[in-house]
Amino acid sequence: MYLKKFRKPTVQDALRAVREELGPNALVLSTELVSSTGWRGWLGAREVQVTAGAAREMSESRPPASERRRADTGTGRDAIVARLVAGGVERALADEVAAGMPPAECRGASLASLTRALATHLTDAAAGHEAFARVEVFVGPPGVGKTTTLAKIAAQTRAREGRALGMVAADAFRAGAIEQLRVYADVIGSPFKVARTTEELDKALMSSRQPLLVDTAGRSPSDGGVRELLRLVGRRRGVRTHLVMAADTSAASARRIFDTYQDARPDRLIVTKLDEAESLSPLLSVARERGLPISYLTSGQRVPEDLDRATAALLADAVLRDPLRSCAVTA
Ligand SMILES: Nc1nc2c(ncn2[C@@H]2O[C@H](COP(=O)(O)OP(=O)(O)OP(=O)(O)O)[C@@H](O)[C@H]2O)c(=O)[nH]1
Ligand SMILES: [Mg+2]
Repeated sequence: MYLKKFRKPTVQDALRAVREELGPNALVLSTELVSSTGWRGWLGAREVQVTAGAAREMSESRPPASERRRADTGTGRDAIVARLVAGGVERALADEVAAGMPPAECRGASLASLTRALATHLTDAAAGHEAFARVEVFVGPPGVGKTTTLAKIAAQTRAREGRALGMVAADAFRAGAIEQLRVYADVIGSPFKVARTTEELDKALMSSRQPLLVDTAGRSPSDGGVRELLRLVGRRRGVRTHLVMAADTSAASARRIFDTYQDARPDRLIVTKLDEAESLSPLLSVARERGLPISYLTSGQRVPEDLDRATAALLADAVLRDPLRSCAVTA
């Protein structure tokens, strides 16, 4: 295959250049935003880089019609794989999805049918709708959206089911963090407790009759107090622990964060700030690699609107919705 990179100010310009040089059957293999060259790059300007491939250079003579038909059948699946890989999907998963699609559907597949096909392979990655555990704990790095997500869950549950889940601030050090959760609890009408020590937390976990949502401080687990707290929640029965991470976390950082929080024995992953991320793919790959189903997706600051239970369909949509990454060259 003949491969070439095209750099242009917009994705439309880059795709036009691909079509002009490599023809309508060219495959887009990757699309990324890169720093512009020269002084514009130094000033922070970015441009689109598309890597595209074609079966042959366009200067070669057109093959006979029978050969073209054979090539078209082959490139139907190849095009699906290329579109998925361009969306950041791992090659093995992209191959699986393409192999599962009927040949007739492969040629010129719409984004909607590609998303549906991808979703059928992501059922294990989504926790779907599940009943609340007795205690739901939220852990994760600073500022990823733990407190806001917890408030969204409590507020949606109050609005939909009319019941108020309990809230616990297990954050011994930051007065601001406790106040933030207290305000949410007041507005939502949730019973609220502060647990400043692991003993207080243990007591709160034992005594509550309704499901409890436990917020923790976004501090390093290498901090002694945090480590003890994570071990305590990791050991308890009836506790479901959600590790919270922002959607734009790179695969390398995600692996490091998973390792850092392993004492808390996370059962679920919550992916926040989808609205700010270029792609969910790196984090989704690591979640699948670690076998941690995704429980919730958040895509904005509004409480309670910007929260969804993760489903396979929503995950597939989050992977393929970015127009920069889901584009294919069509004639
Ligand atoms: N754009 C966007 N912002 C979000 C989202 N979720 C939370 N935020 C914002 O992220 C910031 C941090 O949110 P918090 O909920 O305080 O984060 P946290 O993890 O509890 O922070 P610490 O307790 O300091 O570790 C706030 O400004 C939130 O409004 C989201 O889905 N999208
Ligand atoms: Mg917080």
